[in-house]
Amino acid sequence: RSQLRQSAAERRAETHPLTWRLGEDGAMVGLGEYLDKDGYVAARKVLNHQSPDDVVATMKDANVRGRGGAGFSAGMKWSLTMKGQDIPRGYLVCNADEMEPGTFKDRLLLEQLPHLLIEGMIIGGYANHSRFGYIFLRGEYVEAARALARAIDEARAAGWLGNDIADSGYDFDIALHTGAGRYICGEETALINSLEGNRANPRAKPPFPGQSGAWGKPTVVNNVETFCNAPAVMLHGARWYQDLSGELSNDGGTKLYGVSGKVAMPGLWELPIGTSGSELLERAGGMRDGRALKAWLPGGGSTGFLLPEHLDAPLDFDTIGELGSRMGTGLLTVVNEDQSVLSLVRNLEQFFARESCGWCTPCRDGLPWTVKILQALEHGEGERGDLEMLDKLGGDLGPGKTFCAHAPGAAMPLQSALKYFREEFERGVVHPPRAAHADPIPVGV
Ligand code: L3W
Repeated sequence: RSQLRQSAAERRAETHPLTWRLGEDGAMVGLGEYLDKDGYVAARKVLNHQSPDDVVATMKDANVRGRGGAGFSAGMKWSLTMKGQDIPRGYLVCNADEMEPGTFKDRLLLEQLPHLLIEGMIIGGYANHSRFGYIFLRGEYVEAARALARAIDEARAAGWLGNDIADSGYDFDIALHTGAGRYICGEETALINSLEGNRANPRAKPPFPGQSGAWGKPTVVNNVETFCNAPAVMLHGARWYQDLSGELSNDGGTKLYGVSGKVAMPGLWELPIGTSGSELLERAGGMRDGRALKAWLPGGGSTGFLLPEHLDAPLDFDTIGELGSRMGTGLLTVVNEDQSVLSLVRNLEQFFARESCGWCTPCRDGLPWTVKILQALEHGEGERGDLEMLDKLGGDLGPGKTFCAHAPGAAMPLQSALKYFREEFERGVVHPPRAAHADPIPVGV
């Protein structure tokens, strides 16, 4: 029986590289259990038998794309710090500031598998010639902070952090830094400013952090899930990782997908990248109370709404991008026929307005203006020209107008809702128009 269990675990390790070590009780997997389940085997192999260049090449070949939402190649990012600088080269930062609306994937990894993250960071640190890493953790994640603090202590006591890790001559340590609850700290350059003790305003890019990041040093910033992929990639190879998604997607590996909103059983599953929305909806037990699906967000509040007809598309970075949205974090928010998309968008824009750092004008002023118009429409007090103004504001918040992706992210649900559910917004306009306020606010004032 124990042999059977063993081989089932081995099979799961091959198909669920992120989650196969999870226990059934939802408790943190401590160092002993992690080691029993092949923990730190990948790090040992890498540190003793591979060069940093080999590691970067494998990450590139595996096509591990950043799991924070943007999908930038992790191998490419890691190769940036390789160019002609001193050793040690700078810092490694794990972006654990999970605050995207509807997103709760990193939380699972942080609370239950902190050693997997530490192992991924050791591999990342080694590949990038870095001797020090930070985990920037969302302040509200107190359970994750406890788990990480314990795991860092355990790893240090067992020689997996500190000097001469696994007798390889490589030194690497990690510090845990908790944020104070601002969404903008998840933007990598704002995060770096915050880490340095400065106000969390994003910096202009370029230079990208890989060129000049924390304290002016090359800095690699990756999402929790991205680092957590590295051990299995190093253990089983790029080809195996690519094959995990098979025909479903050109992107390699699995993804922690999730569903929340008006479904029967909200949840989180590790599945091959490229799994469709319909498959996820089925796993979530279908729509709650038999209500019909009206719309869905594919990966957080900063992605664009999609329709039921898009459900069969593979959920990967390129395909969802081609549909005019973004995969983002890959956690679906499901909206039913009874819900008002207008109200949902107002709620999201209120969040984005509150979380703007205020550095760029379109974001600082455009978002509260958007909220004001949406609130008026919601209360049936909109004015003629409001929809055109929302169109214009959506454009002004879009890519290339601001320092960072905050405003363009906020524009996505707004613009897609105006495209697919325009009549909901139109219904909020007062008829006939009130004479004194009938004209739209002049542009540029
Ligand atoms: C070197 C180049 N590096 C780009 C790097 C860049 C960054 C990464 C992506 O995030 C996402 C959005 C939302 N040389 C480079 C380069 N890089 N070009 O690649 O960069 P970018 O600019 O595409 O996006 P970004 O601004 O880093 C935007 C998501 O973030 N988001 C919220 C996410 C929230 C969570 C969470 O709560 N867990 O992840 C908000 O907008 O999906 O796609 O590292 O340096 N030429």
